[in-house]
Amino acid sequence: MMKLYYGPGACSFVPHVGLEAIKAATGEDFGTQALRLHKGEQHAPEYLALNPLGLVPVLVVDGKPLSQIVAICDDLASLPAYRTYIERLAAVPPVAAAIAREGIKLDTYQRK
Ligand SMILES: N[C@@H](CCC(=O)N[C@@H](CS)C(=O)NCC(=O)O)C(=O)O
Repeated sequence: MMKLYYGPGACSFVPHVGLEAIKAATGEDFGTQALRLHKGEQHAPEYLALNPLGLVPVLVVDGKPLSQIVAICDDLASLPAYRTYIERLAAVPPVAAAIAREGIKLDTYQRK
């Protein structure tokens, strides 16, 4: 299972939304680990072993850490599960699709 290391309120929300979208479309779950950036948890040795830059996000896929939002989103976009999500969105009217995306984003914030 993929695992996302993120900071609440940080730019890591971008791949987080992508993972929620995949989950909503396919049921494929993912793990999460929140880091309290204001407490410096991104500088803990265990986290620096995943990302020596000490920045979120990191997505661990098949045991390998992937950093950089663009790289993570590229990886997610290549998954068949993400294509399923996009195909389902394409099948509904644009406004409904926008509302679905909005819902996914709100869910992400309310749950974490
Ligand atoms: N270029 C990086 C930027 C990541 C980044 O700036 N993350 C910030 C949060 S938005 C961070 O981890 N800050 C913690 C720190 O500076 O100690 C990416 O695309 O992932």
